[in-house]
Amino acid sequence: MISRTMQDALNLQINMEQYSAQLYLAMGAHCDALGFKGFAHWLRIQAGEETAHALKLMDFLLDRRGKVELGKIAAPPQSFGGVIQVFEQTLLHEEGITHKINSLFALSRTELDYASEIALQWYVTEQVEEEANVGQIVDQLRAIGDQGGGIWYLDSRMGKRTARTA
Ligand code: OFO
Repeated sequence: MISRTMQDALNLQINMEQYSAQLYLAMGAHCDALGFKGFAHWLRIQAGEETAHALKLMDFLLDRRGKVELGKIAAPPQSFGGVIQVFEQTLLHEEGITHKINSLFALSRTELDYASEIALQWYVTEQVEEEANVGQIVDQLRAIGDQGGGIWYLDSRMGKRTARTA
């Protein structure tokens, strides 16, 4: 059975993953309103991945006979600026999530909770990928700027993102 300390920390992370989904849905709607259907599509798929991250943690807690305690999900901002700002904010958000995952990982070690440590390894690896993907988009957006044909080309490429199956 999982400790109360670890359970509380994992429940907070579930809430954070759900907030990430909310944030990316809001950002996607914002991009859509700006006419960027491809960026909107990419962000909507990202929101789905965040929900999957929350569910994976919930299943882990349940397997450990822990209690899932879902809390209120904070409202995301209503405005994000241009597309470059949207992805700069996405990168900042993911860096914050990485920090939270690292803290959880450290907690699992102080709690001598090896099962949580192993489960959290997946999230540590995932955050490397999240930051790399979003960082690349930010670099590309900064290089092409938010005017002209380049951003529409990138928008059409972003629209080709498919949901991960596992
Ligand atoms: Fe769940 O990785 Fe992004 O936030």
